[in-house]
Amino acid sequence: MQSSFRFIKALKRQPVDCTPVWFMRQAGRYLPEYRAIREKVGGFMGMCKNPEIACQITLQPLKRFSLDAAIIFSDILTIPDAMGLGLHFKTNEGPHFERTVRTKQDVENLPIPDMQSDLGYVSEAVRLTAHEIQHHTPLIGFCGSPWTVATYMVEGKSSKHFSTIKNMLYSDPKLLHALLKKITTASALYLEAQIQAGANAVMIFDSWGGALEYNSYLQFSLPYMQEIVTHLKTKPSTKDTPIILFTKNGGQYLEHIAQTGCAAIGIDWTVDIAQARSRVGHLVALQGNLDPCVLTANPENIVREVKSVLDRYGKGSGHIFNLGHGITPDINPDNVQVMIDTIKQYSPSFHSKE
Ligand code: 1CP
Repeated sequence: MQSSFRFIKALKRQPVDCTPVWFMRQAGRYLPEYRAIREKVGGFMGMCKNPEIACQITLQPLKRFSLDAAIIFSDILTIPDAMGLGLHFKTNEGPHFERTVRTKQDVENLPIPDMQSDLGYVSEAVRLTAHEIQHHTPLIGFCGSPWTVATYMVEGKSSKHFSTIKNMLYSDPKLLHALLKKITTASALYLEAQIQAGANAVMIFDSWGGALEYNSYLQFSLPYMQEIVTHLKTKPSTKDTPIILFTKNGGQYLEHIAQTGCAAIGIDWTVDIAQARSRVGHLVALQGNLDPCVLTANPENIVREVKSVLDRYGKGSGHIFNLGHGITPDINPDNVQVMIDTIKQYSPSFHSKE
């Protein structure tokens, strides 16, 4: 069953009838039904930690739209939360940690969470959701890249300039490597657990890799994602599960990312998908890359921009349509419908000759 999904076929660059589509943050605040559940349940982490609720929210966008994949409702910060840093989400404020990780002692004190007792709620949500949808839609599991997760652990919250963690990078690189190593070990076990619970593909979100200086990306972000990929590729139970790597603003590293053994690279809208395809399309599939702000435009303009992404990728498989980053809360779901209808109507002509 798993291999017949359009999404999985495209990840493997096998022929499909139509370009598959899903989008980042598809279960989120732009949906009134999400806001209603959020109002009722309260805290964001409370929703993530309740597998029935997390399953229900994961399914919300599938009920509205004809999507080719679901992504488990959770967050990249579940790992530092399970390491005991005290995570809170205040409404409209983003994440806050009670404790930060800045010294050798802080890093040494961090436990590797137990995937059953500390993070079993994520596996349980994956299990419930996979059970619900396994006959019609594949499920994506995910984690953050070690670098991206580390930015929150060191800064204690979202950041613009990443000055505290970059200070660590330049003044005590060994300490940062020790932290990244711990997050990597936890993340590899975490994705393994999600795959064992039923995830059909996994994605690593490197949202802030693009904030690194060129050589620093190659030392502090990519090698740790590589380690997670290698871990999954060498285990019999996970080796065939496609892995998607997404470095926001990572266009200059596509050749490097393609060498990791991932099945697909997520790209944002700053990259020309035609050029990306000619650079790495012989090695990996590409996922992206509509600017989410296009969805603020009127329907004719949305249709034009969606067609433009499909035109630029061109004929053949290996493209998963997505946004270049998460959908924002201001988007009208009707505009998402326009995007999806356009893909369903316009993309078959790119595949009919296969
Ligand atoms: O207030 C609310 O209701 C919470 C908003 C929200 C949602 C819907 C947050 C808080 N996280 C999520 C879900 C989420 N997060 C998913 C679910 C699956 C889906 O895509 O539908 C995923 C994959 C994530 C991943 C995530 N969390 C990333 C990587 C992707 C990205 O957007 O760059 C990051 C950086 C986070 C951290 C995070 N979680 C939430 C916030 C507000 C933030 C901070 C973002 C920032 O620092 O700018």
